[in-house]
Order: sequence, then C-alpha cells, then structure tokens
Amino acid sequence: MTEQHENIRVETRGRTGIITLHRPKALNALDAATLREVVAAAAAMDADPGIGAIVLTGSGKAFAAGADIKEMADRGFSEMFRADWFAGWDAFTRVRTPVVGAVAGYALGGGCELAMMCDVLIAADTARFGQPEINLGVIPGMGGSQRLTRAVGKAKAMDMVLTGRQMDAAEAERAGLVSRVVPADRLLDEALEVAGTIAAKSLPAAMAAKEAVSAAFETGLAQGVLFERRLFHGLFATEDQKEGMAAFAAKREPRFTHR
Ligand code: CO8
Repeated sequence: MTEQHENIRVETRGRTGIITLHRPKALNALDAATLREVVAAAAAMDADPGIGAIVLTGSGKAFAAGADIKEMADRGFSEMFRADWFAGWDAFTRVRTPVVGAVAGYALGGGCELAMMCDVLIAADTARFGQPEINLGVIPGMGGSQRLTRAVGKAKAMDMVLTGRQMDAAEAERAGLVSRVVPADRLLDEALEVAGTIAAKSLPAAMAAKEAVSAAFETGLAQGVLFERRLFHGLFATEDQKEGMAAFAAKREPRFTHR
C-alpha cells in the first residue's frame, strides 16, 4: 500500500511502515507542511497494532538538508517564539513504535536532528551529518546541541556545532552517531531487514525496550535502572512473555501476538 502526500511517501510492507521524505526541489528541507505530514504519518502508524517498526528515510541526494531556510528567513523573534517554531517535532519523539532512520546523502541541520530522533540509525556510505546553523547566524533549533552531544560527546559536538563542519559516514560510525554503515545501494534493504527483525518481536516488549533505552538520556542512573526494572516486571502481564518463555523451554520459535 502506498499513500501520496505532498512532501512524503507512505508505504506499508508487512509489519513495517515506511516514511520517505520526498521534496526534491529543496533537498527534502523540512518545512511546516513536511513536519505536519511526517508527524501525522508516524502517529497513524503508531496507532496501528499491525505496524511493529517504522523506517524513516530520504530520497535523492539527501535525507534532509535541514529546516527550510527560505520559510524562516524573514521571521522575527516574537513570531518564532509565539509559534514555538519546531516544537511540533517533539511529537515525533513521542512515537512509541521503534523508528529506524536510514540516511543517505545530506543530513544537515534539522535533517541531522530528525535523524537523531530515530531509535536505530543506519547510514549509507554517502551519508554526511552536520549542524551548519552557525553559518546562517543561528544555532541548532530541533535538539541538535543536546542529542548530538549525548550521542558523540562534548568534543565532537562542540567541533561540529561551532565550526559547522560535516561528518562522513565512517566518522559518524566511529563516533557512535550511527549503528551501522552500508553501501548506498544496500541502505533501504538493510533498514527494512532491521525493521522487520524488530517488528517480529513482541510489540509491547519492543515499545518498553525503546522507552527504557530512551530513559537513559533523560534520567539519572538509579532512576533509569528502577524504571527499567518496573517495565521488566510489567511485561510479565503480557501474553507474549508467556509465549516467549514457553517457546524457549520447548526449544521452538515464539509466536508473538503482540498482546
Ligand atoms: N532550506 C531551503 N531550501 C534548501 C535547503 C534548506 N535547508 N537546502 C537546500 N535547499 C534548496 C536550495 O536552495 C536549492 O533550491 P534552488 O534550486 O531553488 O536554488 C535546492 O535545494 C538544491 O540545493 P543546492 O543547489 O544548494 O544543492 P547543492 O548540491 O549545491 O548543495 C547543500 C547541497 C550543501 C546541502 C546545500 O543545499 C546547503 O548548504 N543547504 C543548506 C544546509 C543548511 O544550512 N541546513 C541547515 C538549515 S537550518 C536548520 O536546519 C535549523 C535551523 C535552526 C534555527 C532555529 C530556529 C528556532
């Protein structure tokens, strides 16, 4: 099933939902319409128990070349502040279904920030990550200074945010920004394989796993460990926990029903 939108393509393959950024005339720059479409598509997939993982990818030579500079250029402080420009992207981080980001080409500014909102990040060898906002007289505005620093540490984050330089795929992997690098022509297949693997697990367990790892970024160690343990206890209320453990004991593959 493929749905047409203005700036994205939406498709379902088995239990995987695919969102493809498709705004070729602006290298997939993230304008307000694209934000609305991505957030709505992701929310619809999140609400669908038939979807167990989401792939977010770009097209052409970019994942996304940033927020839309032309849309912002003439705005003033009070307009940006009142509209809470970019706050809409927070909804993407509230998606509970695991999201696999597949990046080829440019992931700059808001594009890099959107990639970092994904749970598993896979890069093509052509991927380039950067926070070039300093070149525009601003700074990252969709979480880049925070998520990049947590992902790669202060040294590299300061280097990138202050100079605006780009990281290639190999450096991004070394720095821990992405989990794997693959040849560009393998990117979508690899992302679909990872998504398919996740989607075959128990959905409540996968959602809990995402929440637990995400908590490591937002809480202290003791609080995070307690949160994880409580989630772990809670999973003993699911049918999938009974099935998973029974299947192990019977030396067979589990048949998860996502309940
Ligand atoms: N916004 C709008 N349009 C864009 C953007 C963008 N971010 N990026 C590219 N485009 C457009 C170009 O203007 C061009 O349009 P046209 O053909 O009409 O001139 C078209 O896409 C193709 O781009 P190029 O011709 O430039 O393609 P190149 O291959 O020569 O260059 C680059 C590719 C290097 C990626 C180049 O396009 C570039 O530098 N883009 C801008 C990258 C950038 O600075 N991104 C950061 C944007 S700011 C941001 O994301 C967060 C801002 C935080 C503000 C906080 C406020 C609260």
